[in-house]
Amino acid sequence: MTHELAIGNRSTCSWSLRGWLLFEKFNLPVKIRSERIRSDAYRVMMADFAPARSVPAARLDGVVVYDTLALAESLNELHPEAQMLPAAPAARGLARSIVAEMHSGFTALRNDCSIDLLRVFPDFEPSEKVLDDVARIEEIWACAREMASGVGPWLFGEYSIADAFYAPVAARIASYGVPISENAAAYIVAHLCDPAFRRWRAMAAAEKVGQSGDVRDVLQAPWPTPPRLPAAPVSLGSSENEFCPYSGKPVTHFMELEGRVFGFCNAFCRDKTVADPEVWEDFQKIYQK
Ligand SMILES: N[C@@H](CCC(=O)N[C@@H](CS)C(=O)NCC(=O)O)C(=O)O
Repeated sequence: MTHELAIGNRSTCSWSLRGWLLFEKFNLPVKIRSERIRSDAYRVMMADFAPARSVPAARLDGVVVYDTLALAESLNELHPEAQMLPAAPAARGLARSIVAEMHSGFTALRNDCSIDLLRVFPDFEPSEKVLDDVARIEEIWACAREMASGVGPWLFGEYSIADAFYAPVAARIASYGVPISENAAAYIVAHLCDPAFRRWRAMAAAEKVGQSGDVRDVLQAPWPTPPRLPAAPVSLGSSENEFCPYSGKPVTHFMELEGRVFGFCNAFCRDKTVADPEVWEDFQKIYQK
């Protein structure tokens, strides 16, 4: 059965990002429902996930589960084949512990460095409490890396639930420029370069721009990510492709990239592709042809 996931604003809801990564990184089938927090449409969506009052909220095989910790444990139980936690008992114990520590802690970092995936804050001066939080984060990341198996860049080698929980933490440290060790910086870069994280951020940009305007305007901040391909929205066009690479519907919205014009069936799909053309597999299939 396909699961359902309700999420909020992509640029500012770190919990929604965690919930979404749990599905996206482990290839778990899911239908996403996304609304702006506190809008009328959000209230209607949430009524469907009662008694949940926060996002992410999910329906897993027909059962409502909310709160990222409950979601992670439920998905791990339903999908043992996805290997969402490290196999070795000691590493698995530490993974669960640091997930719980993140879920209930690091309040100074969370309060002082509100997440906004579309902005950077070069003049931010961290308080002692923020520096303490970051020192503790570095300590537990280093413990995890000591237990890591395999060659992956993630906390325990392969991507695990723990990485989904620390992805927004990595984004906060990067966008606020909090000083950090070389090893921790390498782990942060792994998140920022991760195609799934980049897809989320591209959707955050598309969501922010809405149905009109230019998605490139919301991407002007020098976010510390790899340079993106120079795509641009174009208002009218006759595209190489007749049908949207995502939905298969006839194209209505256009994008130019390296002198070629591609079409999509709505502004959101066009804009998320303009924001980061490289990370969309279905688009890449027509682009690479
Ligand atoms: N402990 C929850 C926290 C979730 C949370 O606070 N979500 C925020 C959005 S990022 C929310 O739903 N806020 C609802 C509101 O402000 O009305 C979890 O782990 O999922």
